[in-house]
Amino acid sequence: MPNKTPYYITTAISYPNGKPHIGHAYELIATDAMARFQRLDGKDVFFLTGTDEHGQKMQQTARAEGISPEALAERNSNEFRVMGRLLNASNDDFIRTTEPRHHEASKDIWNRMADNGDIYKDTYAGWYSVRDEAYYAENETEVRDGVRYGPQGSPVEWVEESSYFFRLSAYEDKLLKHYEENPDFIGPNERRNEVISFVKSGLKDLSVSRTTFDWGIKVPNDPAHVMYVWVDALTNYITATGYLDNPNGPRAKYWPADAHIIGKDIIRFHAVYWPAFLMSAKLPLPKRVFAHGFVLNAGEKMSKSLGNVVDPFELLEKFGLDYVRYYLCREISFGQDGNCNEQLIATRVNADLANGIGNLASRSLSMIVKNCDGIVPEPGEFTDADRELLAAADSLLAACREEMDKQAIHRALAAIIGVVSETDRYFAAQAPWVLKKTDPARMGTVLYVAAEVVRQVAILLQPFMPDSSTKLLDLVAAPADARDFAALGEAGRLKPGTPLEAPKPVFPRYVAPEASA
Ligand code: ME8
Repeated sequence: MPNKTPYYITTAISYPNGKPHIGHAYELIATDAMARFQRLDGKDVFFLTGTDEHGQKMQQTARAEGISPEALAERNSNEFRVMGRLLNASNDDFIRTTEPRHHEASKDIWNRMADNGDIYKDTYAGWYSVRDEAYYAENETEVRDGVRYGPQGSPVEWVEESSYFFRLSAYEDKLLKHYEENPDFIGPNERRNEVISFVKSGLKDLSVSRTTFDWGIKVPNDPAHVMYVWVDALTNYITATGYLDNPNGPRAKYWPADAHIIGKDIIRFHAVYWPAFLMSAKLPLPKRVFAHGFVLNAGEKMSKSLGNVVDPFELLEKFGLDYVRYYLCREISFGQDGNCNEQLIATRVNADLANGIGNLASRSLSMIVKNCDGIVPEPGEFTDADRELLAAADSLLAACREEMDKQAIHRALAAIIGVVSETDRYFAAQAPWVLKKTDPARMGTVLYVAAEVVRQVAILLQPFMPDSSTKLLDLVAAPADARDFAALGEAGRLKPGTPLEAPKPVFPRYVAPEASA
């Protein structure tokens, strides 16, 4: 067996200052689908998620709750782990920035930047948003009703303290050159343009330590300072690979990461600060940073005061995991904002899953069970219509790979569902229930072709709906060792003579509880 190609993908690490919300669930599900896709496609995948536990926001929230930041981090980090399990996330590690391995790695990165002459001590005076854990230039802020806000709409406060600085200004040209030479470094394009114009507008040196609170990683040789939380947070991605410790260690092959999947609000940290830190530390840069959009409710930002917050745990209770996974991956264009509420989920899953693939599988497979002695029929000679449909199914892998390479998960799913619709039209046109009487051999061929499409669609849906796809693959009796992408296309065609059981419904129609009462 040739060595598999390593593939390293990460989510952002979440602030455990509260419980996980739908945005966190969205990011984890989408990234999980990408990780699973690469695994099924034969890559050696390392998928990381975790929690970002230091900083002023954590300290302030803990104080307001009357508990220590450690206790707050511990409690909510566990909530994130629980959410991961409920979402069937296949992450290979879960990193917490309070772990010793991460303290070590952060100090290491700091020392490398300092050794390169990029860290110096001075005084910071400027605007800071605790909610964003971000410094803003005055011209990025605006005053409304006597309160000054940053560009993301969170209040900023004046901060003046002794601080270490990172010589970010020295990286302006190097960053622009990197974006130019690596057009895929930042996606989608809107974000790439936004980052380039931010860098072109001029980079100031970045304050990278704080002295007015102490919940963070101490600066080497100066314990009065804790590192600015983003220095430590971004380092998590390399901590987990052990690369700094030992570039030949068992996980070191995963660095540099293939993709950091994050939300659009934190693109600046990932596409400006992070590559600059790595350049300074003389470390390889991640290959791609992709920013997804925000999950909204009916076009509005979710907020407690508006009463329109969609709770991921409630959605799971109502719809079951795979309907939620499918909806989020299919309905929202990955990279754009999108809506999520119960009505929308119900409409989408009923159309695509209950009436779509679920119905196709149950109609075609139950006809086989009833009319073909319960075994996959031997197909006769294929007609043009059969060949066209099989070719459409066989070409899905290439199409999906192309979309997944661009993180266009919604388009990969659209392509798969497109072939399901094509199969529905084929089924209606071929009318195997009529052939049953007129030409049973031809009926067998039609059912064979339909079942073969079901098999391939089920293999390709696994990254998005792992449990339901397994059930579909069970229905077509796909062998356990022929469920990855190597089994797609002609290589894995359904074997005539394979016994099938009467299909159980995999995608029941969703009926809202009120409507069914
Ligand atoms: O930003 N819709 O943590 P976080 C979609 N700790 N995505 C959303 C969202 C929404 N409504 N709200 C938040 C942090 N997100 C830092 C990251 S990484 C080194 C440090 C996304 O808990 C957000 O964009 O505020 C981010 O990618 C992730 O959830 C965690 O957000």
